[in-house]
Amino acid sequence: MNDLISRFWGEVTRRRSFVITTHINPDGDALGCEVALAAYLASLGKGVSILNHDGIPCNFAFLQDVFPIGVADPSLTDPALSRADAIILVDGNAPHRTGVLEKFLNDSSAFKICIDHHLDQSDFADLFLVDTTAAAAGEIVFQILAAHDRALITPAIASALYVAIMTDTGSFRFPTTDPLVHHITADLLRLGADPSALYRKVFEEGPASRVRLLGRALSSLEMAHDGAVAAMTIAQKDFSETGTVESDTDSMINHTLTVAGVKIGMLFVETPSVIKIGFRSRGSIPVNELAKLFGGNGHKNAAGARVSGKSLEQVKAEVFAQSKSFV
Ligand SMILES: [Mn+2]
Repeated sequence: MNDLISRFWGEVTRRRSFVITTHINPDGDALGCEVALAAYLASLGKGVSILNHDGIPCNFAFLQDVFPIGVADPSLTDPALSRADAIILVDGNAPHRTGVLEKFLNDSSAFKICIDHHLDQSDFADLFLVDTTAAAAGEIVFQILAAHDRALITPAIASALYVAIMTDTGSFRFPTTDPLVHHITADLLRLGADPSALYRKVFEEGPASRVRLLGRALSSLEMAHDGAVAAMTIAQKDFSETGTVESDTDSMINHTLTVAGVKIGMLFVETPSVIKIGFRSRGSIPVNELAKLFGGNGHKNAAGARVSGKSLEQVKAEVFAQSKSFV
């Protein structure tokens, strides 16, 4: 990684205008990395824009105080795109994960950098800083910034990276939480991140509607394959009747793994266009392989897929059937 970080700074030094983007439905890791990188590069005098497919879930809105996060115009007419001589994709490793920015990533002549920790990268970038053992992309971004000039990591940047790591480790409890995670986190605290305040902002300032949606998700719990699979379902009417949106389902899937004996947890979310499936697993069960059967991907213990053209019941039946050989 050290050689790659040196190459990163070599390429960055030569370029002036950066676009930073991430995956659709951005999470805390994606957004935390984006604003941390953007604020740092801006402090070096670089021109930087963050342009994403989606807006920001309200529990991460405070990250906009670190650096503004833009939503890309679907016709890709944003002047930042034509100006860019470098584009950085964080927390994602394939152009199609970026939604409307896919075409820009494929067609642009800008230098392309990918900073990520997911499996199965596609070969689109000029420089990959990928560590599939990293608990969060924020871990890699921290290493990049710390190798350059630790004194330029402001409390705001440290806080954004703390959010990235806290959220992607499930608040430091997922199996990816290793000594390096805590080592980096200790550095982030020294640099000014406030763990209590950041936890409260991300997890404890949601609206009552979100708790009502969680109640519906919990009540929908179904068990399969002798208790090895637990699944929760959120239908479209659950959103409309509670006044919630898709991003309010964030991290709800983790409740499926709180049942003793469960090896695979799933969350089915019905949206107007697709059925979204989230997968979580314990130990060596590769749910990214299960997700691949439905056109998805991810990590060994956390993956997802989106299926269109089928009903919620059809998708659930097929996923339950395919999951049998994984447990
Ligand atoms: Mn991530």
